[in-house]
Amino acid sequence: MPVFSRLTTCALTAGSLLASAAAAFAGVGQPSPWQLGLQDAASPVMADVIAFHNFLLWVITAITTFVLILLVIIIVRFNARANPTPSRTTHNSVLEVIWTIVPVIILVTIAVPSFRLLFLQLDEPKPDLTVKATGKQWYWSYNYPDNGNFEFDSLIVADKDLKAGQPRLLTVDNEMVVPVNKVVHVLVTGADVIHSFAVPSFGIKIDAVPGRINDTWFKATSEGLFHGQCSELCGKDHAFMPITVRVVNDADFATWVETEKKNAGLLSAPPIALATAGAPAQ
Ligand SMILES: [Cu+2]
Repeated sequence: MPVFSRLTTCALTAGSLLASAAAAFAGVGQPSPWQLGLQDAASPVMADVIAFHNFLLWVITAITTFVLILLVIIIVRFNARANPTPSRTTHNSVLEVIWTIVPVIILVTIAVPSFRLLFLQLDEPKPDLTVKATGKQWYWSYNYPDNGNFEFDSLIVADKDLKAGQPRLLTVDNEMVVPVNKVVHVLVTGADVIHSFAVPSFGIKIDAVPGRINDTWFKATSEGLFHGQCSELCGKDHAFMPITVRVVNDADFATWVETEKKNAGLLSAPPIALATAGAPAQ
C-alpha cells in the first residue's frame, strides 16, 4: 500500500507541475518559466526541427508503451505462482523475423525525415547577407563583410542595468541585426578558445573554433528579438556571453547599416568638404 500511495503522490506532483507549466509551453526567441519542449520556431529549419521532435515523441511513446504492456503481461501471467511449469521454447522463427523487421521499418521511417532535415540544415541556400560572429572570452564580435566590413562587440548587460522587459543573462548592449525573410549566412570562429554560437528559435548551434571558420545559415521569418547563448564551456564567464539577434525590416536594416558605418568611420567625407580642404589658400 505505501508503494501505491507514493506512486499516487508522484503522479499528483507531476500533474500539478504540468498544469502550472501549461501557460508557458514555449517562448519565441527566449525561454519561459516552466517551459516544456523547445522554443517556438522563427525559421524554416527550426519549424522542421520541432516537427521532427514531435514525430519522435510519438514513436518513442508507442515503443515504451508496447514494452511496458509486454512487461506487465509477463509479470502477471508468467510469474512462478501463475505459471509453475514454464515453457521450454527457445526458438520461434515467425517471432524472430518480426522482431528483426519491425525495428528496421521503424528506423527507416525515422531516417527519412532525419536526413531530409540534415540536408535542409547543411545545404545552404544562396545567402542574401553574410555576418561573421567571433566568440571571445567572454563576448561576441560581429562583422558585416557585405556592408562595408564594420565590426562591433556585443557584451552582456549587467543585472543592475536591465530595463523593464529585458531578460536577465540574455540581453546585450549591441545586438546582431539582420533583415527579416532574408537568408543570413553566418561565419563562426573563435578568437581564443572554443565557443558555440546558438540561437534556439532559429535552430542553429555551431562551434566557434579558433583558427577555423564554421558556417551555418538561418532565415528569420518574423521581426523581433531572438536570444541565444554560448553553448560550449569556454571559461569562467561562459554563462555571461549571450547572443541577441534583432530581426528588422529591410528599411530599418539599411538605416542601421548606415549608422554602424558612420560609427566605424567608414563613410567618406562629403565631396564639398574635400574640395574646400584641397583648395589653395587665398
Ligand atoms: Cu563561450
